Amino acid sequence: MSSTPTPDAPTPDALKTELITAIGSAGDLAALEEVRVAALGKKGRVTTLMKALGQLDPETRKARGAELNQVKDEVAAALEARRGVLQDQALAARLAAEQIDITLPPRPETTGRLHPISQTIDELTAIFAEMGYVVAEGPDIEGDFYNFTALNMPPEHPARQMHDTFYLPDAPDGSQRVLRTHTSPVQVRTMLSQAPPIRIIAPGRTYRSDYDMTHTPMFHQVEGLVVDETTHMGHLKGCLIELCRAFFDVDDLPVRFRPSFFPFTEPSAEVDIGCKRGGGELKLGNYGDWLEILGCGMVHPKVLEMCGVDPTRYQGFAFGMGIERIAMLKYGIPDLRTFFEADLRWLRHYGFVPLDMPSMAQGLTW
Ligand code: 2NM
Repeated sequence: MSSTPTPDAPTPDALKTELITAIGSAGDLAALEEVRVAALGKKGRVTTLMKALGQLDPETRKARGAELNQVKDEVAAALEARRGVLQDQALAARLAAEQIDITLPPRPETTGRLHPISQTIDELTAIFAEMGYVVAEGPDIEGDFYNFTALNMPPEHPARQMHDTFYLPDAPDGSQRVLRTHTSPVQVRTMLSQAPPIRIIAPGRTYRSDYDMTHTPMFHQVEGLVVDETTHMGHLKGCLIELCRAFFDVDDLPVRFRPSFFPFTEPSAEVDIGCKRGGGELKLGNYGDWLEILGCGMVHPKVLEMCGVDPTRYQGFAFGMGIERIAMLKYGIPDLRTFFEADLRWLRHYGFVPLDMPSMAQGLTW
């Protein structure tokens, strides 16, 4: 027995055709949802027809119920298929609209600035890269061995007291941990893990418990290390003279080496550059006065040995300098503590345009 159509209730088959046509012409996900609600929602056309089944005689109800169930299933399947198509279209449209051309040049209106510490590290990296050095890094939290013992400062060595070390709770194995007081442990780790020739610089954060006009508990260093079979003090001098002249951009800048002492180098020296002082001003050049800017020396044979390098076959030189200090000198920044105040007005004044990476070919600063 077939169902009896009425004017406002099309046959299930006609209803199905109508709904599937509507689904096919839904232009977006919102329109499709409207079609779904109008068909299968609580007051939807299919739902209403199903609710009306109860008023039919059992036999008619069974046949019509089966028909309506099939309509419902097919409409649901068509909705699902159409939803997939529309979702794909929406994603494709969004991807097209939000496309980024990664070949475009950087935006010149960029307002962020690089901190002078970052800029100075980038400059030093460019100078040393030209000379064949690579950048090495290590952890800020160090073991006592790497920060002190391997550098010829055994426990109770007086030089340890001069470092104002921040001590941390012991490691699980009971060994002493510290915040590194210099970046030398990076050199130690490098010597222990790779064979010469070695030519590295180690820029990074260092920590000492000291705070006044000229000291902050966190500051930055760049240290360097060269180890090879024939490395000698002439190489050290040539390299550091070149560094000073390139960094301060003064071709004939006087550079002098003064005997000094460090536990980890022998002989040791401090390096001064020519300057003049007066009226609160400081000018670099050949003016007779001197300013100390870095420490250096030939790596102590005991240090080489503790770092797994044969001191009868290899020699090395090393050096270290404070970044804040040379950045203040080069860029005329008068107060050390302002480096760490995170003051945006200061950063806009003393900061550098990003992406203009320093290189020896383009000049260190733009
Ligand atoms: C300095 C001065 C002189 C130095 C020595 C070493 C190592 F690991 F090779 F022994 N690293 N850095 C060194 C030598 C550092 O800073 C003022």
